[in-house]
Amino acid sequence: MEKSGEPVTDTVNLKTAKSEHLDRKKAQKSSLKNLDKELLREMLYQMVLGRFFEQKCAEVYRIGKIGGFCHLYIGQEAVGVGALMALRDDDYVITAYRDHVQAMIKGITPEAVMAELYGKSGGNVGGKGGSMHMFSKEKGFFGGHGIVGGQIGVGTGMAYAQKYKGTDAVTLCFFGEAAVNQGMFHESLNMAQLWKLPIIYICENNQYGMGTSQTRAMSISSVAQKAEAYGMANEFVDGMDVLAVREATTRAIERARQDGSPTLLEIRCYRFMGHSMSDPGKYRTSDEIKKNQERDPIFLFKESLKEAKVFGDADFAEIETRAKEAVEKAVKFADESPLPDEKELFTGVLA
Ligand SMILES: Cc1ncc(C[n+]2csc(CCOP(=O)(O)OP(=O)(O)O)c2C)c(N)n1
Repeated sequence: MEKSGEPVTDTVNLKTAKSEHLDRKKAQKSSLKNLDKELLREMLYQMVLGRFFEQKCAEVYRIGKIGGFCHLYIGQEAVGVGALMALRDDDYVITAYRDHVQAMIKGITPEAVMAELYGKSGGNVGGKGGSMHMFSKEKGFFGGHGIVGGQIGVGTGMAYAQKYKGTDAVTLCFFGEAAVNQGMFHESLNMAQLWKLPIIYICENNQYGMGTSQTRAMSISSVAQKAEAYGMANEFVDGMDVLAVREATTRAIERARQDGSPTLLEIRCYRFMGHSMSDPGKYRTSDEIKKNQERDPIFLFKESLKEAKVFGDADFAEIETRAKEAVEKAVKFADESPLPDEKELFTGVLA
């Protein structure tokens, strides 16, 4: 039985943790051997691009080029890359408002994402959505949603449509752990399991819903366990380990394609920045943040690639240069993109 207020991480048994760590090292090695080198290069590139892109967002936000709410993904890159890069192009994705990096991994260009953040016409929804509402029907990226948990119902409907049309495509539906306390989560899981819908629910458990830690808001510490109530397959995954995320997502995708079975993945991670750009972050100690940053997902992936002699320093430098150039190109595009025309005020409006 969990004691309320007990920190989630303190329940780890050190002896088990050590042997699990060694097992994971072994699994990582074989996983690195099995994956194509160019795929690994692209995975690292997308993680680095995501990090640099978000750092640039913070910079241009502070000088007023981006307005409104802006939630950054720094620290969570392994979740987006590990999960989304296990998909096919015809699969669907839906997520919450921390959506810039996931939109890029699903194929929306950095230029279109940055211009959207600037509210410019070159944005992926013409500058009318902004940070929280990235969207592209062509790329199968269905938002970008601001109502906590709202996308879980919409995502379940998307998976229903995939099954109804007789495709073997799947939906990845992302949300934070705070969304799990909403009724929508429970209603959706029940329906998905009952109707065998091809959906993978991904709870990105970064351990905080705004300034509230999970331990203060949830009666049990395991999100994955909640799937048991619906007889649904579930897994707990280390969200700082991009290969572990890829492997768990791949298993869930196979299950969904084969017989339409849904899965709940709880992917434990940590956001290195505040909840949004306006969060002073007084609810976490710097020690806690530092401890989590020691397991920076980009650093960990680079270390394992280096250890397995897949890539060396020259490869890392090339990837970083390419990612920096892509971000600069995106900023230039957003700077030069015109504001939306006034007549756009009357398009896409339902009255
Ligand atoms: C229905 C609803 N209630 C409250 C809010 C205000 N709110 C915005 S973000 C947030 C925290 C969500 O945390 P989590 O789901 O864990 O995602 P994270 O921000 O950590 O990625 C809250 C309560 C909202 N947007 N929608």
